[in-house]
Amino acid sequence: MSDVSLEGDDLAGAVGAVAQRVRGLRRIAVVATPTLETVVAIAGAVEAGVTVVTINPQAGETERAYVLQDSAPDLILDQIDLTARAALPAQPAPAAGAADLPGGPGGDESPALVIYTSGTTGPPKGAVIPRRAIAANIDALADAWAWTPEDVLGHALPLFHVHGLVLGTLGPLRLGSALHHTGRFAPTPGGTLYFAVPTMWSRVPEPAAFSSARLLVSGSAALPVPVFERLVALAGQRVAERYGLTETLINTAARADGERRPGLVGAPLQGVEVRVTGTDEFGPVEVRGPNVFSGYLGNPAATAAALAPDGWFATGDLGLFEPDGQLRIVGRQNTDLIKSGGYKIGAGEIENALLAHPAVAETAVIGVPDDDLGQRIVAFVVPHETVDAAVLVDHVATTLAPHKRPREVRFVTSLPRNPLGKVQKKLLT
Ligand code: MLC
Ligand code: AMP
Repeated sequence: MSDVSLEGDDLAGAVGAVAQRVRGLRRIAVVATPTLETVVAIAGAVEAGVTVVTINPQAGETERAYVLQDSAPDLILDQIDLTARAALPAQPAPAAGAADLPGGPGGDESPALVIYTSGTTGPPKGAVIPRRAIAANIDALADAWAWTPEDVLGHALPLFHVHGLVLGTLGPLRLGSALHHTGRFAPTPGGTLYFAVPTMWSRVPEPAAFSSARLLVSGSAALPVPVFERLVALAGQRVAERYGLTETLINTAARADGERRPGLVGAPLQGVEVRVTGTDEFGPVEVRGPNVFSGYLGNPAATAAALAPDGWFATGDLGLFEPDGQLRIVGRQNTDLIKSGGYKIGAGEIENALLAHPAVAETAVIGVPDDDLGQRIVAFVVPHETVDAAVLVDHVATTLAPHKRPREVRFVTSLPRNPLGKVQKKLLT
């Protein structure tokens, strides 16, 4: 990443110029490279009240085409040149007409972002995040983490997902603190606050370099206890975990002024209700509050399946409350959702991509525990013909996205099936 920065009136000017250009449009797509251009483009659209659909800059043809067809933006911002603000290069948008966004045309319920997130089967769904959710969530996080304009936030997160975009970009813009996007995750001069996924925390080569920070935060996947302990031992820092989803933003967080215990993701944020249902020791986690999304773009059936009319959203996670009121996440209801490097990846989406390759007759994809990534994607493949594993890995990386590629392909002669023909993934090892 190039070493560029903007602040004060210059930043406001660049954002204002984008706002002026996009005002009046309904929805734009931004190819969210980890650059200042992306920050300015998204902030400009937010200022103008235009909905932003984020696109992974590494998305392959199939994934990118799907997202554009499903969201039907009026304009695609692939890159904007901050030095030539007058002209925003635009690609013609696809003609398809997507169903309207949930949420009204204006005000706090109006949709700010559409972020695509994987389901267990089929293509990803566009989660519609209203302005109200973003504002409420950032303010609740400011309360939990005592986040002020004096903070200098450091992170290296991708800008097309909630963690890097809502918390890591709109957070500093709303609260007035500095943001240093470090490209690769590393300490930054004057850094007081850091956000990262567990894989980034686990890879930190010299934890002592973070010892002067005020608060280290981990989220998007479970932080392994040994990683927490290593940062205590070598940086003198107890990492604050927080728990969220694309659909709900952040639900619970360990507080800056509270106890931070390994394996616990904190108590519900201000204004957020979290409940564990069922009668067992742990059960399904549900969430209600101003942080919850409006629904999936053009997909009322999927919305109704997850979001009850009384506002409770079923997260799909399993958890329990500790006696001190902090939540512990113990797993997921559906193992076809894989968390790898903090990215959520649906097994069905990978299976469909692999089945589209002529050498693949049958396939089943699972997530297996991995010290670095939390889980890694493993594809079991019954081939039609001889094919290199690397060819199939590249096929997924280039049609979907690199982070969705299997890290391992195991060729087998058949898949274990029950008498009804359903693949029994539990028997795959
Ligand atoms: C490797 N590469 C390939 C490839 N093999 N590219 C194409 N084809 C192939 N076959 C490239 C990659 O593009 C990448 O390039 C480089 O090799 C390394 O790839 P990788 O191994 O996939 O990356 P890795 O180093 O493992 O990434 C780890 C990581 C990443 C932690 C940096 O997983 C990450 O950024 N995670 C963040 C996910 C996140 O933000 N989740 C939040 C979701 S919101 P290059 O050039 O890029 O290096 C959410 C809600 C909440 O969950 O609670 O927050
Ligand atoms: P996504 O759909 O990418 O937003 O991912 C949301 C999922 O990430 C949640 O449903 C959880 O399974 C997981 N997750 C996020 N934060 C945490 C955390 N701190 N601990 C455990 N799991 C988490």
